[in-house]
Amino acid sequence: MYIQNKPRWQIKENQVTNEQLYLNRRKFIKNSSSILGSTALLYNFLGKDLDANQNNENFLKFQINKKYHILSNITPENLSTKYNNFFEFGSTKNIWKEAQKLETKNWKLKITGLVEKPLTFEVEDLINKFKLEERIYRHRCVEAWSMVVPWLGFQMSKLLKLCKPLSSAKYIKFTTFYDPKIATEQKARWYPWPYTEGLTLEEAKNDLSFLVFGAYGKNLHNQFGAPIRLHLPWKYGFKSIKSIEGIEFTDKRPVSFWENLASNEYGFWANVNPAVDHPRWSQKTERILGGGERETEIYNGYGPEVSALYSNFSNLGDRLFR
Ligand SMILES: Nc1nc2c(c(=O)[nH]1)N[C@H]1C(S)=C(S)[C@@H](COP(=O)(O)O)O[C@H]1N2
Ligand SMILES: [Mo]
Repeated sequence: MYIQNKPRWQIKENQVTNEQLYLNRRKFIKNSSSILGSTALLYNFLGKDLDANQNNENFLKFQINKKYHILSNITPENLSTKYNNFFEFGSTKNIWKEAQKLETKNWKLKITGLVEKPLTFEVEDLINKFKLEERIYRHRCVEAWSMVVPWLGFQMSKLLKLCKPLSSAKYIKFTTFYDPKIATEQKARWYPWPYTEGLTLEEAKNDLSFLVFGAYGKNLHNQFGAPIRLHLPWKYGFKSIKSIEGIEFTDKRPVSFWENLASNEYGFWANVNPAVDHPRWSQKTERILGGGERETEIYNGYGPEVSALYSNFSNLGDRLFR
C-alpha cells in the first residue's frame, strides 16, 4: 500500500526530508524547551516517535502546512493513541488493542448520490494523487476533553472537485464500514450502525475540512480510524467520522448516528461553543489530555476560518449550535 517500506538507503531525498524535519523540530524543541515549559511534552513525543519510526519505517511522505502548525502543545502519541472513542470496538476509551482487528488492506472509498457519476477510489491512489500535508489541529470532544494531533491528509475540497457534485447536492453523508465480525460492538442492535455523519456541502468545502490518512508522521493508527477519517477541528469530535467507506451527496440533511440516538445532546451542527452547555454537563472548559485545563473557545478557536458559514444564525445560544 502507501506504506514506505524501503531500506533507509533506498529512500528518496524528498522522503528523507520529512524525517529531517522531525530531526530539526526535535532540535528546535530541545533549544526552546527551557523557555516554553509545554514544549517539553512535544520533545518527549518526538523523541519516542522518531525512534519508533526508525524501527518500523512506516512513515509517510508529506509537506508541512505552516498555516496549521502550532508546535507548542502536541499531545504525546502514546496518550492520543491510547484514549479513543471508536464505539465499533467498545464503549470505553481503551479500545486501541481491539481496533487492531480492523483490516485496512484494499480499502475502497465509494462516492455515490447526486454526482455526475458514482466513483470508487483506492486509498493508495487518493494519497498519490493529492499528496499529503501535515496539519496540527486541536480536537475537542463533546465530553469536554481535548487534544492536539499532527494529522497527515489533504483538504476535503480537493476530492469534492473530482467528484463533480450536481447543483442539487446540498449535503454530504459519510458512512463508516459495517463488519460485526471484526467490530463486535456492531452486534449491539440498539445502536443505529453503521456510524454516519453529515455536513453541508459548504462546510465540507471549507479549507479546514481535512481528510486524514496518517498521524505523527506515520500511516493512520487503526484506533484513529484507519485508513481514512475526517477531521473537522471547529466541531465536536463526534463529527470527525472514522474509517470512512462511503461519501454520498444528497439534497436532504443526513441524520447522524448520534443525532439518531439523542438529538437534544448531539445535534447536526455541533460547532464547539462554550456558551451552550450539553444537557448533562458544562462546555465552558475542557480537560487537556495529558494534564491541565483550558477555557473552551467558540469554534474551538477556528472562528476566523469558519464563522462566515454560520453568519445567518441569529443567536449563538441557538439550539442548532450544539
Ligand atoms: N466511526 C466512528 N467514528 C468516530 C467515533 C466512533 O465511535 N466511530 N467517535 C467520534 C468521537 S466521539 C470522537 S471524540 C473522535 C475521537 O477520535 P480519536 O479517537 O482519534 O481521538 O472520533 C469520532 N469519530
Ligand atoms: Mo467525542
